Amino acid sequence: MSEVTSSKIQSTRVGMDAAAIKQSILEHLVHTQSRFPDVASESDWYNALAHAVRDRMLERMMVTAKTYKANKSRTVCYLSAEFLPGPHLANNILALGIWQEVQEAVAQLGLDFESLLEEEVEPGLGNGGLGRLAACYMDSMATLKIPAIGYGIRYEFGIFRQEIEDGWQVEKTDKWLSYGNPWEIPRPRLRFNVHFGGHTEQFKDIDGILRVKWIPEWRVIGVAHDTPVMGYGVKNTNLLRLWSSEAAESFNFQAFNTGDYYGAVNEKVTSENLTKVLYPNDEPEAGKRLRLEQQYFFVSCSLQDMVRIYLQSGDPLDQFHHKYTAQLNDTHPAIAIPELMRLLVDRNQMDWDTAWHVTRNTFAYTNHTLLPEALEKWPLDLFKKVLPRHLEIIYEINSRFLDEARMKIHGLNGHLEKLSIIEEGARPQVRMAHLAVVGSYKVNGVAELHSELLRQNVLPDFHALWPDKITNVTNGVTPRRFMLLSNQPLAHLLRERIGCGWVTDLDSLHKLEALADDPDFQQQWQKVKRRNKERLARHALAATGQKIDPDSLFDVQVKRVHEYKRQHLNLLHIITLYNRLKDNPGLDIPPRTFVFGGKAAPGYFMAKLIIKAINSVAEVINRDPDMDGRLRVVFFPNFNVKTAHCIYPGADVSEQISLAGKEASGTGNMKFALNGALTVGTLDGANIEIREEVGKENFFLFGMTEAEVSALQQQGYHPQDYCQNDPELKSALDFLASGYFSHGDATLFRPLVDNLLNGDPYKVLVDYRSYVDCQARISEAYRDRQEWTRMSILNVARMGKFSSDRSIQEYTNNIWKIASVDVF
Ligand code: GPU
Repeated sequence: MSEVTSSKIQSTRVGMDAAAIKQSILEHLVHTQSRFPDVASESDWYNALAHAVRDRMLERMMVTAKTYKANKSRTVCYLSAEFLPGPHLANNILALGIWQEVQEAVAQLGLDFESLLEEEVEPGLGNGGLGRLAACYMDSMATLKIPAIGYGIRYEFGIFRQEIEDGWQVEKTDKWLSYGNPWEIPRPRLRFNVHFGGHTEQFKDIDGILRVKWIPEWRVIGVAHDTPVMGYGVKNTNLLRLWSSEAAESFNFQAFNTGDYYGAVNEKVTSENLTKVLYPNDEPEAGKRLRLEQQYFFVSCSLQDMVRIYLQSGDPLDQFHHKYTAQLNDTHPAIAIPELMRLLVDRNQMDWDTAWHVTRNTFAYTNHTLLPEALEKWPLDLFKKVLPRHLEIIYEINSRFLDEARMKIHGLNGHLEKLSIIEEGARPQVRMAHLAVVGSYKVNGVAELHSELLRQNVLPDFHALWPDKITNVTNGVTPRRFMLLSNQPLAHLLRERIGCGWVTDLDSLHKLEALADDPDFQQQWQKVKRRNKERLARHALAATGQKIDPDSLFDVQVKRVHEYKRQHLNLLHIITLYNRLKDNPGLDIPPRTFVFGGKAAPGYFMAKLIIKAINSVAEVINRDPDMDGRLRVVFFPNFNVKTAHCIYPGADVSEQISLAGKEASGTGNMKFALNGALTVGTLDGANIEIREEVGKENFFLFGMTEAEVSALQQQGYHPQDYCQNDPELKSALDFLASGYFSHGDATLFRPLVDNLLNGDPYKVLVDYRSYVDCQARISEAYRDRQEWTRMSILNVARMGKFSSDRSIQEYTNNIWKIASVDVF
């Protein structure tokens, strides 16, 4: 077959002008969707447009792969159980630089661009911050021309869709694939076996060397599905490769051998269930067997794929770590460490020491949490049932590691227990964080404070052993999606005044500082915010039926609902304002709208009760004629990437109020500030660094420091003292408990109030007074619109650090040691 040149392909299908794009859309409408224009639905047009855009990406993806291969480029594999990319269409159009052209093409076809974009169902393959961070990093790696593959799971059902019924969260299955997914390319021939269960046997190979054979009990097949990830304004188009499980023909060896056909078919169903659904728990671990199976499944497919690609180069496997580095996005993929050992030692007959050298130089581990209950541990008995060979390998890793540690610290065994990968006790467990630390060449936290607490509190013995191992890379977010795409009014204003450089060089937002006092610019800034607030108000009306007033201050808290994030602290402030206004109708405070959004894990009773409480308080306040135009509360349902696009730009105030020492970093805090909201926040996670950057006079700080939190914990905390000493706090709690917000039902919110009065694990009551007073300063500051606008401009001007480009640059320089590769 004669080689088709890329220029030939280009001339027919990938022209970048409006006419060519229009032609492509029409062709796809007919040849992909099989619809004539006069009968095509919005969804048909969306698919046709998506395919037209995709055509323009695929060649880049192929050229990128070819270039990386020819260069033998060092590649980073980002292993993550979650990716939350958000809707692809608009982002890809921007990355290709054909926004105008597509708009023109679409207009010529008599279609509405906005409603086509609305058609897209986003892939909700993540819970929150961790999955979204992975997506921001994929964007930045492509934009910075870093050869990268994202490896993960193609869940058939992503994070549930949240509906609110009678104030309660109700979970609906997210059937995101129902209408097809134009962004993925199935690779049915790219498939790997993944084995589970069974037992191991020792044998001597032909050279007389003792080896181990794993006789598994069942197997599943993983099939690749690729989604191209384009860099902004560059040709580099990396790959997000997600695995979906398929049953093998004879999957259960035992059942087939004994002729138990129906039993075997039942196993088939089980195999295909493996990638059926994302576990909707954000941080606390569920300890479910299926979850361990999911983790091993995607990790095994990914490593087998990496080895396959590597072997194409003809290089020996003992150099594997020169070609690849694999980043473990939390411990969810940490099983990769024993799996690579198994592939090298059992499958490729490498000696243990060489294999360990390769493995230990391949992986780096990012920790994302300090919450003890979120550190993954697997009971040994469960682990042994699912992965008997891996458990043996872990024992071997552990015993050699403890020998090394014993010698290095010259200490006695007691000390070593704290380091061990195995936690002894009534039900012994595998500590995945310890496995990840031992098997990685670098470990990082996601904000300065978090990394320091990792060194001091979570992993102090490892830090003593390897003082250079734990480092920090503060999180970042992509300005492409979270400014350029989602805040077009701001992007236009910036383009007029400081150009477009900020899109790939966020530090150049600094140029705005010179404009912060310019009355004309301030006015334009206010207009932008006003338009964004109107848009948010329209969406809120459509989603909730509630009218909100863009003239009021929009005070927004959107994030997963968790006690440590303290949505209930926000709620206590709202009740306090309500009580003040009721007691003193003449009180002069700027009208406020409180917007909440976020999902609760389906099994997390207290978080769901907090959602119900927010909605119940909202119902009473929004109904109270005394509050009209002064106070409003809305809960925006189903917070996801799509709704985030209109929420962040519409905020005046960003709520970042976690108890100090609990939020590893936060990334919503960055998205808000980049869109001109002012932060009310504690000294937690990346808030600290945001405040350092924007200046303390442009940040509303309240609450205890982490040191104060630990000191209070040490000395003994008695929440009721705080309640007794603060009449406003007492009154807010009494109202919540009394049934005032629950149609007289005094039992409904009792568990919430009791939890605060008897224990209050996240010290809501301690920080209440400082929070409420800080909110009063916000109200005062908001009256001076000029000063507020100035602060808002300065916030944006000084947020350059929080681009995910900066984070990725740090990973490449300090951890991965990887160079960019030009693609032409
Ligand atoms: N995070 Br662990 C999640 O979203 N899910 C998790 O399972 C774990 C952590 C978050 C942190 O809570 C947040 O502080 C951080 O900004 C984010 O990961 C990304 O690092």
